[in-house]
Amino acid sequence: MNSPTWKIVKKFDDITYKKSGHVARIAFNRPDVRNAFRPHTTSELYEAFHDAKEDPSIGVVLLSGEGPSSKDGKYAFCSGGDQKVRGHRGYVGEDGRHRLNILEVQRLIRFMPKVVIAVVPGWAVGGGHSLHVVCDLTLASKEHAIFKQTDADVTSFDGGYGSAYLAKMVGQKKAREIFFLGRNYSAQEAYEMGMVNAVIPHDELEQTAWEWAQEILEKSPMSIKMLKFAMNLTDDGMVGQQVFAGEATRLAYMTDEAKEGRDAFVEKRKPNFDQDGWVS
Ligand code: S0N
Repeated sequence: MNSPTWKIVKKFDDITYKKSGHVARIAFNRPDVRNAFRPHTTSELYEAFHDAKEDPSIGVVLLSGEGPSSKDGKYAFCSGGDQKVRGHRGYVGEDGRHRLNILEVQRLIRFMPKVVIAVVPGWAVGGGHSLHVVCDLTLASKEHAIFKQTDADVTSFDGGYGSAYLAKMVGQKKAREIFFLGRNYSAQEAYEMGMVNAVIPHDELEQTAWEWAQEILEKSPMSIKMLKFAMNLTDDGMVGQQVFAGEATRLAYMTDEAKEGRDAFVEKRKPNFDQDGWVS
C-alpha cells in the first residue's frame, strides 16, 4: 500500500488541513491544551470540513489531533470545549461573541456525503469524545488513546449525538456509565464496547487510517453515500429523511426522465415522459 503525499490546503491557527489524492486530513493543532477547541477552532474546523464536503475529488476525511504536547509529550485527539474561554453564556470568541458552533461541525460530519474517520492518537474527552462518536469510524492508538466523558464534571454537556447516539452504539447501561462516572477507558476497552473499529499500534495509526481510506475509495461512491445516509436516517428523523432524499433527487437528475422534464420547461412544451418508466 502506498503512503500519502500531503499538501497543505490552507494555513489555519488552531487546526491543520491537508489533502492527498482523494483523502482530506483535518487535525486539531493545540496540543499544549490537549487540543481543546475554542470558538476560533470550531470556525476553522467548519471551514475545512465544508471545503472537504464541497470538493468532489474528496471521498474520505480523517479527523485527528496533532501532537505530542511540548509540555509533557502526551498525545490528544481533542479534550472538548476550552474551559478557559467559557463565559457565563457559553464559549467566548476573541470577538467577544458567545457561540456553540461545535454542534454545527458535528452536523457537517454527520450529513456530509463522505466517510469521516476519527483517528485518535491520545485523549478523546468531553466534546472531543462526542466528535469521535459522530464520526463514521474510529481508529485508536493502542498505547496512548484514552476515552473519557467529563461533561458532567464541568457542566458543559452534549445531550445530542455525544450521549444519545453513543447509547445506540455501546448500549444504554454502558453510555450511562461513561457519562455518569466519567472514567478513563483504553482503546481496547472502547473497542470491546463497540465505539472503536480498530486498535492500532501508535506508530502505525496514521498509515492505517490512510489504508482504510484507500479501501473505502475502491468502493462505489454512490453506494457509500446512500449507505451512510440510510444508516443515519432512523436516528435523524425528518432531517435524516431530507438528507437521504436529497441524494435520491441527485440520482433522479441523472435520468433521461429528469432531462426531459427540464428540457420541456426550458423549451416551453409539454413533457413527453417515457411511459416504460413505471418499472418496479
Ligand atoms: C483531557 C484531560 C483528561 C487530560 O488530563 P492530563 O493529561 O492530566 O492533562 P492536564 O494537565 O489536565 O491538561 C494539560 C493542559 O491542557 C489544558 N487543558 C486540557 N483540557 C482543556 C480544556 N478542555 N480546556 C482548556 N484547557 C484544557 C490544561 O489546563 C493543562 O494546561 P496547563 O498546563 O496550562 O495547566 C484533562 O485535561 C481534562 O479533563 N480536560 C478537561 C476536559 C473537559 O472537561 N472538556 C470540556 C467538556 N465539555 C465539552 O467539551 C462540551 C462541548 C461543547 O462545546 C458542547 C457540546 C454540546 C452542546 C454544546 C456545547 C458547547 O458548545 O458548549
